[in-house]
Amino acid sequence: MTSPAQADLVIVANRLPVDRVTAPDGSPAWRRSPGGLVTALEPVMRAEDGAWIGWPGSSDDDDFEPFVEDGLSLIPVPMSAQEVEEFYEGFSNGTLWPLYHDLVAKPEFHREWWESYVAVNQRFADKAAQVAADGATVWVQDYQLQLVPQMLRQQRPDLRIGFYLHIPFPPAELFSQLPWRRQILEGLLGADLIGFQLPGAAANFVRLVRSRVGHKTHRDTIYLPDGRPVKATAFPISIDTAGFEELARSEGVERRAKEIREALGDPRCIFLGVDRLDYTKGIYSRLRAFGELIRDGKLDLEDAVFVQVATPSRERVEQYRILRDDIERLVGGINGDHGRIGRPAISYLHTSHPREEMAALYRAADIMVVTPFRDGMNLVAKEYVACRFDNDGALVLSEFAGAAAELRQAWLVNPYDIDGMKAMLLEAFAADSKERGRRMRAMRKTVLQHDVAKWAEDFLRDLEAVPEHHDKSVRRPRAK
Ligand code: GDG
Repeated sequence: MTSPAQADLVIVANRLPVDRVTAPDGSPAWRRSPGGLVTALEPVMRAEDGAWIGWPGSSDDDDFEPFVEDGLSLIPVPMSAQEVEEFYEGFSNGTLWPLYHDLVAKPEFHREWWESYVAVNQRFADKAAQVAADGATVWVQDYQLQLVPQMLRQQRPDLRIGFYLHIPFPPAELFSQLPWRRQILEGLLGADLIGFQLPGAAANFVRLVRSRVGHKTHRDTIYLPDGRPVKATAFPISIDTAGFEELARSEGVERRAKEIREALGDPRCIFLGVDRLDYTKGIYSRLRAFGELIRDGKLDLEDAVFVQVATPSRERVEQYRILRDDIERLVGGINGDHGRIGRPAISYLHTSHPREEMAALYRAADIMVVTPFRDGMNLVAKEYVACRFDNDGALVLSEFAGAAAELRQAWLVNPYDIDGMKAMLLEAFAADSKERGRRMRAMRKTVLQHDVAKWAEDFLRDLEAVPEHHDKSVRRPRAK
């Protein structure tokens, strides 16, 4: 294992890929945390034997020594309770998250949140500067850390710095609302390569840099005044497709999928939703559409049930608490009006599950319903496809998920159009196995060819290929 002080590949992400938990005997322990980022990056980390810098997820822990967990070299960055509130819940999730997701909720702008964002980004950059070996590659992840590339480059001009944005990058009209828009753009420009989920997001960024910062641009390259090029390109993220398929094929998962179907009363059709409980995911509208189909007699409870897994997320942010209440009231109403003893219309689970259980749910589900109002990619859609080695099952997918650009054979819906969504749910319900197979085979081909290993390989290869700064003296080894 490479010692953290000389890692050649350093991942910098808001969270470590583990959570601090208390074991039943009261001792502290670590547990793998769910979420798109962890799922996507873990295989890369293992393959490259790198170090991962991130916040361990609790503010009252005073043990911040680097450690190795399950073969991963992890370097914790501390955060005070006030910083969790202002940097994480505040600026990251109360300002940037809604602003970058089409204003699905109203972003709040507070100067003290911004100050906290700057301070925490500086701490991450300082840590990366300590850990990276001479000439190392540092790959900074996501919207919480957009200032890190520039802060890091100021201290360590010898590094190759990449940045990847997992969420959408908004059009200029929306981004321009941000009082600190210029600082964010300049922060990102510290990188050699900035990756986005879709070409449209990369184009939004290049256009903004040209108009707001005034740098010269040509196609996907920005030229800084000192001649250093910065590339902004799309790298659609993916999943460990083979790993998911293998899990789905295992005897345990197969048995569990059968159990799930039986527990639901062996209906003809199981609809499934799996999301973090987030207002961007369109959970409320999709359940409403399903509830109306039952109410209108278009679907019968003997034929169709809905399973919604809503993983707890950002529970201290008010908008998330309100959303949870709204969804739970809706589910209660639909089940109260239409459910029968032992047969609720919607089985709603506000809990986190092991990967095996997720695979079993994907195997058990006839129709996977993924209807975000805006989503960078959406890995759940790809995971469902990966698990359907039988070439069966239907995917209903929002056209506003990044995944829709690749999974063109899904039943595509506009999640703002409830009637349209109802019609598409019925269409998927009525599709025969030939039609389902035709679509699923095409989607599986895409997901098998473009997995997360390829995503990381493409990004890291392009990062190495960005031409060096014309002034070679800048990429000198760090003074010892
Ligand atoms: C962000 C962007 C982008 C969920 N619940 C459990 C669980 N999960 C796993 C899923 C999936 C991941 O979490 C969720 O990924 P998504 O892509 O669907 O959504 P976000 O969390 O919003 O991710 C998104 C992604 O970053 C990657 O770039 O696609 O657009 O918003 O892998 O399976 N996993 C387990 N138990 C759960 O209860 N084990």
